[in-house]
Amino acid sequence: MKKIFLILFTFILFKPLLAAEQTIEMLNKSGKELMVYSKKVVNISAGDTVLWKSVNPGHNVEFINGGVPEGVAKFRSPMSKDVQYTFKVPGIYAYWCTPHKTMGMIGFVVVDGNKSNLEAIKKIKYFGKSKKVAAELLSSL
Ligand SMILES: [Cu+2]
Repeated sequence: MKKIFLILFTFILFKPLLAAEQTIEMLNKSGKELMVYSKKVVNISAGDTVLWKSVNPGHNVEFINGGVPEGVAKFRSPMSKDVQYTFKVPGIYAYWCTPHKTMGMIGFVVVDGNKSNLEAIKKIKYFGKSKKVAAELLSSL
């Protein structure tokens, strides 16, 4: 009987992580790139959850000011932690890693294929290498 409870408890405990529709790894190195998200653009549906896995420590996820659909609250995850976020509002979300934004550690989430805030996203002040990476990624949307 105890075993059953343990299995149930484990299932409940880990269910939120398994429920993520997309998993992105936060990495120090991927191929020739340093400080990078394993997926830079993900397309999801409203209500879907994205999990960022802290595979290498020292990274996080921060929504960029002016880089999210109207009405979406600021979001900045703690360093070196797995983090998940459920996207409810359709549109494009621009985010980067707080300490590595100048190194181009940036990503985009597109919810429901809605690109209505693309112009606002293009006007963001990107830092360092993020500028080039963002331009490439945005032209691919
Ligand atoms: Cu980082």
